[in-house]
This record gives sequence, structure tokens and C-alpha cells, in this order.
Amino acid sequence: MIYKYVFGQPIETQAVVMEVPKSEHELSVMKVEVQEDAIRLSCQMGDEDVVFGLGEQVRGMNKRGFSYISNATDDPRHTENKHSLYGAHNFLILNRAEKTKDESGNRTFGIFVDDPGTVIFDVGETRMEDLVITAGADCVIYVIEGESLKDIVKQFRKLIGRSYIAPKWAFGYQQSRWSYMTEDEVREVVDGHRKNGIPLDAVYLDIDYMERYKDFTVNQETFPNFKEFTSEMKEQSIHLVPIIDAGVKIEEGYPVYEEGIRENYFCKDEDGEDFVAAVWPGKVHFPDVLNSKARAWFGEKYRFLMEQGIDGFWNDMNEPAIFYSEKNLKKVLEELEGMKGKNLDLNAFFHMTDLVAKLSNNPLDYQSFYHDMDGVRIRHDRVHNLYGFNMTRAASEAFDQIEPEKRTLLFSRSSYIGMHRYGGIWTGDNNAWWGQLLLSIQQMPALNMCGILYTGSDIGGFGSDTTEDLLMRWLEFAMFTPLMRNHAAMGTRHQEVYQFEHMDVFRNLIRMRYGLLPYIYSEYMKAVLNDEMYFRPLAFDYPEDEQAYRVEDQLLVGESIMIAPVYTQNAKGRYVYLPEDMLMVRMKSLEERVCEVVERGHYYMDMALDEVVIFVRKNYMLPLAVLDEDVRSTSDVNEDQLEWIGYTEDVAEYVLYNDDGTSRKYTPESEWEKIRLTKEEFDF
Ligand code: MIG
Repeated sequence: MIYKYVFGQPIETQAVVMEVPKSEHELSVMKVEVQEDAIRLSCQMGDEDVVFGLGEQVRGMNKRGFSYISNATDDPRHTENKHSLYGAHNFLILNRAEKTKDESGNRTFGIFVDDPGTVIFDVGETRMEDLVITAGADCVIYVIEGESLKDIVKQFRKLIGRSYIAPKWAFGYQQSRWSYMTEDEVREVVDGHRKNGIPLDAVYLDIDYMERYKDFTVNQETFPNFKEFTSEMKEQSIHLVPIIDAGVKIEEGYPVYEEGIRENYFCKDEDGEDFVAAVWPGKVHFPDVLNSKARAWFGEKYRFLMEQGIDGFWNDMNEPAIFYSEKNLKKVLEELEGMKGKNLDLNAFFHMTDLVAKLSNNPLDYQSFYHDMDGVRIRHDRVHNLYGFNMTRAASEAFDQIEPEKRTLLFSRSSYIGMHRYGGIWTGDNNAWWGQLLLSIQQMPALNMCGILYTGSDIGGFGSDTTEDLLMRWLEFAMFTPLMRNHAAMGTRHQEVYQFEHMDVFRNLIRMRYGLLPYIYSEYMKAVLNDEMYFRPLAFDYPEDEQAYRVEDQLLVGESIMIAPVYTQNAKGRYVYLPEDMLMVRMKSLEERVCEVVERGHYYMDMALDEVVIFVRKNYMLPLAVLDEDVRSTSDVNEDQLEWIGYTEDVAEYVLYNDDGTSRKYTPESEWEKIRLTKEEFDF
């Protein structure tokens, strides 16, 4: 059941697609206090109650013990003291343990706070037993009750609509770096993979492909024949994926800028002038993507690149990130001027460094510009979390016009619930630290709860220098994430896998991904079409098992398998909890497998640096594609040549999905194939 409660006069966010009548009863699962400028919801949590959700946030799968603030922020240090990252995913489930249910009669529920401004989820930080949610006075709250965690998520997902489907090539391995500067450098990356038999489907173009960071331009010196170049790459089965930034450079003669000015498509400041902020290109204006005309206009600009053969994009800096605003910089510079020649004592000195540090992403700047939401003027901070969503929606709606039959790859850095219908996300600027690998494992199911299925983290870590072992372990996890992209920041060690000594190990790992492709693609499509989660914490599938709620570092992936990635350095293995008997499949490569049935229980299991261990659930099956030696990309994977891994005492069934990978027709009957195998027929 979904209950809807409306407070004040909420802004239409488009997060929800289903009509739900307002509930006739009062909200009862939490105590409601309507304050002058806020709604405060609170309830008590029992010892064993667990909170799942909140999408892209730091810390564990169980969110208890910290506060999370929905306030999209460009923060390249995802440390555990951070309250906000790039997304705003205001959905959580409070799972009541049996004990709490008996003692207080409280029920398990899901709650979605549809408020595009700042929302605070204090999940037992201030007081360990208290869950307190503080939203703005104008918001819509949905409470969802159901039979199980899975059922609550499914209802929520129906409410917010079907998730985005990426083209199949985007399920291959992808290589990125900020930046591959020239055509030749891109060719080198492709050759590095091809020469060494490492499959690859895409190479990313970061900001330097543009002419001085201007959206929808291509640098004519470094990429002189862009159209020919994209087709040269296509011939090698490589898709180029350029970045698009939110800010439009202020420059006379630059058509995107001039049109935006002429048509009033940019966000305005208090005085009705076009708001000036600075990001990569220096001074920019922000297209007002909350306005339907401006949105259509901005989306249409992607055509310029699509006409040159581009079929994938990533939208960046769309929190939107602000290095500084023109007005604030002026103030700060004046104040600094006044400090000249002064003796700066401790306080004065820190005040000075603070002034400069706080130029970026300053809350005051976000309060100083306005949107025209189709006739209604709204200050940015009230709708801050909708910006990335609508930039991505702009692109997606344009693709419906430009390439109506085809899928286009699209993902974003910032997002709000509802954006999952238009594209995926990547988890932004993580670091090459072991803890960030664990964070990535923990973020995945929480994102899936919100419908964000096409997602993954920067493999190897974006900031800081990666190490060979970290990259291996990261790939051993990321071979299961729908978005499998290696990406690194400027100035860091090169981390294309062929740069390392043990290239054969990397080759095996990446080939495993291509072997897993029929499974990953089938399970992704099932998750989309049935409103389910592709990645799940154990508790979702073993709700009766108390221990399952405590496992923070293992995941179910699709219907058939569980994974337990290694995420600590120098570990030769790890503890694993098996919630039921499973088939342990130990792989050094697709072809070198050792399988063994292991009973339910706790184990320490060896997992060498070059090994992947997959656990197949009893009576479920895992298809693996048999790959030729020279598989280069997803299009070389032969889906008719499958091996079946699994175990059963009787028969097991699996529904395999396949399609052409690019058209938008997803559900013709013929594409679902039911496979039934008896015990003797498995290939393990
Ligand atoms: O402030 O375009 O998250 O993936 O490489 C840095 C350069 C801007 C941030 C993105 C990152 C990208 C980088 N961008």
C-alpha cells in the first residue's frame, strides 16, 4: 500500500509517475510535527531494526548511526564524515525486527520524501534510537507498506516509473581518463587493449575534447576530423563517449551562449540578469533546465555530436558545481585587498584561507539565482536537487526526437529520484583507496532501491594513484556492475590495465565480464522490467535469517548468484556468510573453474588476488558465454554458445533475455527463452 501525504504547497518534481490519491488517514508510522518552515518526522528504532536506502551516500548498507543530508554537492572526498554527495535519493526503508514488532506493534515501512530542497535524515546520529527526518514545509511524503523489503521496493519503483535501459554495448568494459587529449592518444588506448586481447567497448572523452571547455564544440586541433574519427572507432567496435558540462561558457560569438542569452534560457540572479558563475571555462551561465523551453533547447544541442556518430554521453558538474560566483568573488577579493600589509594572527589567517576555500559550492550562491519553472519564479536552493535530473532529462527527451528507435547511453553525476527513467549515474570522484571499493559495494543496492540500475563507480579510483592490486580487486567487483568503467583524474598514475605488469590477470578478469554478459544483461533487463533490484543486500532474499541483516559486504546479483568481494589490501581471502547451501565457483579465468558445493554457514575462504569467487544459489543457474580467443567487444560475444553453471537435486530453470542491444523494443516474447536443466545437464 502506498499512502500519500501533502504538506504546504509542494513543487511538482516529476519524481513520481503514478497517480496516488491523498491518504484519508493521518501519517502513523512516524510522528509528524508541522513547524513554520519545516516538517519533522520522527520515530524510535529498536536495537535490531535496520535502515536501508538513501542511494548515493557514504557509510554502510545499514544507514544507522549517521545523518545524511540531501543537498547535491560536488565533493571529491567521499570520506565517512561527509553528509552529502552528488545525488539526492530521499527513500529509505525502516525494517522492523521481529522483536520490535512484537513489543511495540511497529511495522516495517518505506518512506519517500519528495522535496527537492535540503532534506535531513538523522538515522540515529543525534540519538542512537531516533530516526528523524526534517524536510521543507512544502513537500509530499509517500509511506509504503508491504509484505517484504522486496515488495516495498517494487511498489516504490512502480510509483516512480521504469528505469532507463542502456544499449548493450554499454555493458562492456569501458576506459576513461581525464583526459585523452588527442585522436592519437585515443587510438593508443584502443590499441593497448586490442593488441593485448583485452576486450573494450568504449573510450571516454573528458573535457579536453572541447574547444576551451565549451559544450557542443570539438577542438579542431586535437580532434580535427571528428566524424571520421568516430566512424574509424566504430569500425573497431569502440564507442566514444563525450562529457557534457552544465555551465555554458560566456563568450561572444559562441552560438550556444548567444542563443541562450537571446531566448532567455539561462538562470537569472536577483536583479533578473543572467546569473554568472564560474566553472571550467571560466565564467558561465547555467541553462535553466527546469524550464521546459530551455530544456528542449539544451537537449537539442546534443544533436551536434550525435550527427557526428556519437551515441553516448555523460553529464557532469550538474549539481550544479560552482567554483565561484562573480559577485562573491568580488566581495572576497575586496576583503583580501583590505588584509594587505596587515599582521594576520591565527584567527585572521584562517579567516583568510576560509574566504578562499568557501568560494566553491557556497550555499549563498545557491540562494542567489532563480529558475523560471514555466511561469513560476523559484529560487534555486528550493529546487537545488532537481538540476542534474533535468539536465539529463533534457538530453533524454531530445534523444527521443533525434534517435527515436535507438538507445543512447546516458548517465549523470547529480541526480534526484525520477532521473532513473532518463539515465544512469556514476558515483563521482572517488579515490584510489581500499575503503572506497567497499563504499562502492555498499552504494549499489541503495541506488537500485531508487531505480538507479545503470550505475557503477570509477574503477581503480578517480583521485590518487591506484595500485595494481587495488585495480584487480576493484575489477573483481566491478565486473558485476552494469556500468564497468575505469576512470582516473588528471595527474594520477595511468591505470589502463595494459600499463601493468600482470596484464594476463587483467585480461582474464575483463574476459570474465564478457563471459558473464548474457547473465548480467538478462538480469538487468529483468530488474528494469519487473521493477526489481539487480543488487540486493542479503536481507532482501533471506528475510527470516537474522544474520543476513548484519552482512555489510556481500551482495546478491540478479536472481542466481551471491558475491563476496575482497576489499582490503594484502588479504588472501575473507570471511563469507552463506545464508544457504551454494555452489562455490572459483575462477582464474572463464575457462579455469573449480566448483564445490558449500553448506550454509560462516567460513574463511581463500581468494587469491587473481581469483574471482561466485556463489550460485541452489536450484538457480548461471549462464556463461564461451568466448573465442579474440573477442574484442560485446558484439563478438556469441550468446548461443553458453555453458550452464549451477546445482540442483532435481531441475532448475532460468529465463534468458537477449535482443539486438540497440533498438527500444524490449519485450517481444521471442526474446525471453526459458531454459530447464536437470542435475546431470550442468556444465560445472
Ligand atoms: O571537477 O571533467 O566527476 O569524472 O573527470 C572535475 C573532469 C570535473 C569531475 C568528474 C570527473 C571528470 C572531471 N570532472
